[in-house]
Amino acid sequence: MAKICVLGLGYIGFPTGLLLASHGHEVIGVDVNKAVVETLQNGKLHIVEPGLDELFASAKEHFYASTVVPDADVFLIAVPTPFDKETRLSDLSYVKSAAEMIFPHLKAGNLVILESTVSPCASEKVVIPILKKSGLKVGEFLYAHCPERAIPGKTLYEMVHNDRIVGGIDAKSSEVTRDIYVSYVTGHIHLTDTKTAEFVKLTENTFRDVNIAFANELAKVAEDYGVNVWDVIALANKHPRVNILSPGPGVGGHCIAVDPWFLTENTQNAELILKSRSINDTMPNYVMMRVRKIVAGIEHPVITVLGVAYKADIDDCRETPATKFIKMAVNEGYTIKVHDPYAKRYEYPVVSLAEACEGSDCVVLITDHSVFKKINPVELKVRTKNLFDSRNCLDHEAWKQAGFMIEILGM
Ligand code: SAJ
Repeated sequence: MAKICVLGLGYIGFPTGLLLASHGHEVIGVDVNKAVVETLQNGKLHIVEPGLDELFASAKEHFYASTVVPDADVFLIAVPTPFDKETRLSDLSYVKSAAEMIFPHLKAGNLVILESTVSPCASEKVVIPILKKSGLKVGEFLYAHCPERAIPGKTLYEMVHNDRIVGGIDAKSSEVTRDIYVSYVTGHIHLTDTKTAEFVKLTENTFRDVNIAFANELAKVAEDYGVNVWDVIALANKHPRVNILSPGPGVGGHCIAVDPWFLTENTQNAELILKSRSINDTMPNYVMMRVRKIVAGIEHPVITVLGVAYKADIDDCRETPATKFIKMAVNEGYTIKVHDPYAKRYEYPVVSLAEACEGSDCVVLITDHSVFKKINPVELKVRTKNLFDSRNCLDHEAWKQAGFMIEILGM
C-alpha cells in the first residue's frame, strides 16, 4: 500500500482520496482552502454527492486532511482548471501551483498523477518542467495523466465502474499508475501515452457537445417544418447506429461547455467543434425569442424561471444557460422570478415555487429536475397561463387541463 498525497479536495479529489483510503492506502488530502480542511478535520463534509457520507465514515482511519504537502510515494493532482472567458483559454494556474507544491518533496521513484483536465501537451510543456525543478529527470520520477471521467450526481459509482485512461510519460509510469487505480477501479484500465490521454478526455466531452448541438439545430429545423423533434429523435435512435442526444436551453457545467475550447486552443483547423459551441451558446437566445413571442402584447411581463442548475437533480449552477436567459429577459424589461429546489448559491434570488409563479405571465422551464414533473399546475397563482418547456419534460396533459397554453422547444 502506498502513501498518497491528493492535491485538491473538490468534487474529484476528495472522493478519489476516500476511495484510495478505503482500499488501504494512506491518504493525505491537501487543499489550500483552510475552511475545507477544518471542516473535514472536524469530521464533516464540505460537498454533497450520493454515498459520500458512508465512504467518509469507512475511510476515516486512512484519510487525513491538511493544508501542507507531505513527503509521499504518489502525488495526485485534482485541482480545477478554470476557463478564462475573455481569452477562451484554459487557466493552468492551479495545476502549476500544485506542481510547485510537489517538487520540493519529489524523490526518486515517486509517481505524480495529473487527473485535472488540461489542454493537449500541457503535461509536457508546463507540469513536467516544474517537477524537474526537483533535480530529478523523467524516468527518475514517474508521471501519468489519468483524466477523471465521472459524471456529477453519480460520481462515486462512475469512479469505481468506468474504464480509466492512463497516459504514462513512459511504460513504467503507466504500469505503476495502473497498479494504484486497480485497487478500487472495477472498469478496464487502458494504457496510452500522456498526450493521447489529454486529447481523449477533451474528445469525449467535445463529442457530447457536438452531438447536443446537432440535436439543438434539429429542434430549430423541425420547428420550421412543423415536426415534433422529440418524436424524430426517439424514432431515429431506434436505428442501431444512431444515438442523438436531447435538445435543450443550452449546455452548462464546467466540462462540456469548456473542454471544446481547451481542445481547440492550439489549432487553426477546428470548424465543426467551434460552430457547435456557438449553436449551444446561443440556445438561451433562441428560448428568449420563443418566450418573447408568447408574452408579446402583455404589459410588464413577469417570467418564472423553473430551474437554474446546469442540469437535472443537482445544485451546481456553473455555466448554466439559465443565467444568459435571465440576463436577456432582464434586458427586455421583464420581471424575473426564479425557483430551483436545489440551487443554494445563485446570482439571482431563488424563491419558493408559489412565490416564483405568483403573478407570472409565462413559466419557462430551464432545468429538468425530477420534482418539477410532480408540480400541480392548478395550485399556481399565475396572471397569464403560459408555459414554455425547453426540455419537454413536464406533464403537459396536467398543465393543459389546468388551462395553460403550452409551447415546447423543437415543436
Ligand atoms: N445536455 C443537453 N442534452 C443532452 C445531454 C446534456 O442539453 O442530451 C446538457 C445538460 O443539460 C448540461 C450539459 O449538457 O447543461 C452537460 O451535461 P452532461 O450531463 O452531458 O455532462 P456533465 O458536464 O455533467 O459531465 C460530463 C461527462 N462527460 C461525458 O459524458 C462525456 C462526465 O463523464 C465527465 O466526467 C464530466 O463532463 C467532466 O468532468 O469532464
